[in-house]
Amino acid sequence: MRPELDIKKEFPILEKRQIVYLDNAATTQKPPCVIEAASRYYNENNANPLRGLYQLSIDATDEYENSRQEVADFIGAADKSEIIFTRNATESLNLVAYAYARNFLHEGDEVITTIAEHHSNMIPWQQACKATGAHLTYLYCEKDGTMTPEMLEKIISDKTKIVAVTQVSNVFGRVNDIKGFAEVAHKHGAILVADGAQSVPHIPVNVQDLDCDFLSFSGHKMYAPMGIGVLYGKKDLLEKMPPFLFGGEMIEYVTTEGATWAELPHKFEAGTVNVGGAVGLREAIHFMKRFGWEKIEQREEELTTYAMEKMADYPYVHIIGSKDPKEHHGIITFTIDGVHPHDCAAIFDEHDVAIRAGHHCAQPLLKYLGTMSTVRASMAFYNDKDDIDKFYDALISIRKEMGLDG
Ligand code: C6P
Repeated sequence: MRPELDIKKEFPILEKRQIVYLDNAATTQKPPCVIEAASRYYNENNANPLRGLYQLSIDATDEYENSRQEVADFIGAADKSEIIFTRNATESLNLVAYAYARNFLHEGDEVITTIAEHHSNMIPWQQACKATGAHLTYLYCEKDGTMTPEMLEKIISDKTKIVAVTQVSNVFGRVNDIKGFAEVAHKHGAILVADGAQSVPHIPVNVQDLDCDFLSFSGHKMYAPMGIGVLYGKKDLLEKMPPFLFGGEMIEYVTTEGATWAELPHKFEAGTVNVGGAVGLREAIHFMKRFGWEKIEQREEELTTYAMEKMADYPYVHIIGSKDPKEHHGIITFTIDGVHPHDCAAIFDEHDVAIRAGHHCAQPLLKYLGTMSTVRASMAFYNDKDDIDKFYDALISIRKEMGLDG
């Protein structure tokens, strides 16, 4: 039997920089196997894919297309042509907002998004509504982050054409019932766009089971290189959408008067693509599979519980969202009485603990929660209890270092 792996050892940067890294919701660290897979591609198979008629280019194409198949299998897509490679979740959501929303929304239609969204799942809809004359409505979650399909049912109407909801908020960490939201949306003739940026790295996601119409996520939040992201879309929707970007590789035939478009998924992948990133993402998926969802979820839940139990003993800290660690998925957003989050971040940094402070690209949500800025610790399955102890020691030193009691 394979010996138990010491997961932290798979991330030499943590040892080299002597850092407790708790900013995984922003981006995860990359294991050497991922970096080496991308590097091996460049050393052994690099050429411009999809257009060459020589063996090296064919090999590059195979690397790229095998990565697409791996992603399709990972999220349970029916067909690999439903997987569009983008730069990141933001670009994926913009692709839907440009190519779908701006073409199929009309004046008087409605888009529903939620107050709990990252700006990337909010601003593209604001802009699409401005461009088309559609109306943007917000679903307001409870103050602890609870958002249910029943709440959507109360505000949706037959004018609603798009419902855009995050599967896991980057502030609350709670999992939303995307399957339930999709059911309500479909009942009213709307499509459901799910933002999977914070879910796909932490919980098993199956797009056919969820029945979402689109799902966006970023490779860099799941151990892959930066610069590779994914848009999943149902084939019939992708087929009826015009391209998002125009140029090389996305065409079938071009004349001086116009052009016709390539088949899916290439219609949406204009220009030279990021094969190294796609290969890195494929390896990152292999890496996650080596541990398996059971271990990943169990470890992240154990660490969240351990951290929240410790924090509960410290009276100056206020955690945003549910009191139940099971509803945080590694994300703990909080404030400390009397200390600005940016000062907290600076003191954490003096203790070699990397956390995030600010509005987390969710300004409307923070305003709704009555704050401008918070501190956020976010875990991945390579963190351990030692990290949490160091985080907690730094946390309880903050008020003292700021000259306050406690
Ligand atoms: N959230 C965070 O620290 P990009 O930047 O395109 O890879 O991901 C955008 C995005 C979309 N949706 C959610 C729910 C997200 O959390 C993010 C990225 C980072 O919380 C950077 S602000």
